[in-house]
Amino acid sequence: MNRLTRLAQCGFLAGICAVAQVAIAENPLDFGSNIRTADPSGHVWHDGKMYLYTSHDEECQPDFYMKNWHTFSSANLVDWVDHGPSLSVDELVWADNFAWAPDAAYKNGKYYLIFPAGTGYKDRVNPEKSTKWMGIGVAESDSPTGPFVDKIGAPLWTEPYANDPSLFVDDDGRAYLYFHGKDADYQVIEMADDMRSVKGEFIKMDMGGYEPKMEGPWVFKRAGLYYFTMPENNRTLSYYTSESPTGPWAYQGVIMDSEGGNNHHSIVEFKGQWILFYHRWLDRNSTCHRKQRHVAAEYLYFNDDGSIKKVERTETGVSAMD
Ligand code: FUB
Repeated sequence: MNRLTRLAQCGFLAGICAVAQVAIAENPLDFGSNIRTADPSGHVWHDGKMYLYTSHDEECQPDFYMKNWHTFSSANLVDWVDHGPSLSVDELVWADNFAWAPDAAYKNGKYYLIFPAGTGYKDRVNPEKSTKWMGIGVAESDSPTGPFVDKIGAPLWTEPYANDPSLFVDDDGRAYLYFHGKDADYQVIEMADDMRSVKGEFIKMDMGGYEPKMEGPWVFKRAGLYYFTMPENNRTLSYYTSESPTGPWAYQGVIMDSEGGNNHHSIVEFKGQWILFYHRWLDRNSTCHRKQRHVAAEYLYFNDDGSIKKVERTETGVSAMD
């Protein structure tokens, strides 16, 4: 699997061949190594490049014991640079595991990595004996690729149990934090201006009476309309819309069907084209011959009324957008 295909063009008279390297689109994305990635959060910062903040699966680890987060960047969505681990649980004083789905934001001239992490043990045989706990932290950097430093040295809160943070910074600079929580789904809380704590109360959002099991929320704004998207039942990507980042929200339907296994996604505009990033469960050179997670991308389109056209999963994904 290599997206760089060598095309040989041979001059008849000269008898020589010029070799050109052509970037070929493919899903999952080619990050240049056998790294297992999941939970992609895409952002376009001031340099116009796409930055992807992902979690990093340990090869064949079955309980989502995960240790660090990676940042990737690309100028065309096909050629990617892996900037390496931008934060590791080894650098946290309050967690030592569960480096799950991250997100990022830019505010106050700094880049923020918001991440779930935790500690404890998941007992698969006797779940009641599990001690696993997770919370949400924030780390900051002067660079979009990190390294990110946890200046708070603690989670934003300890109760409720929470993970899968998603930060949405509105046009007025207010930053809203959405997440998945134990008995706390469909809630939002605002970040303090310095991004080192939350302020106010958790707001339980009005979802129009439809609140299926979920994780991995994502919020974006297009043409003045807010979109709350999520993997419904952790698998089928679906969405709501609202006139406000805190709702009330109206359910609008499915963006992408399930392929089996959890899905986690983000939706972001790049060079005028909307892109859906998500992960797929595929057996690609897996040492345990089991499906592992890999980040993929698709084009996403809107109808004139702002509704999202359903996205089909493809093997080719997105082409080079130079
Ligand atoms: O990657 C670990 C967890 O799996 C994420 O936090 C969830 O969204 C699911 O993708």
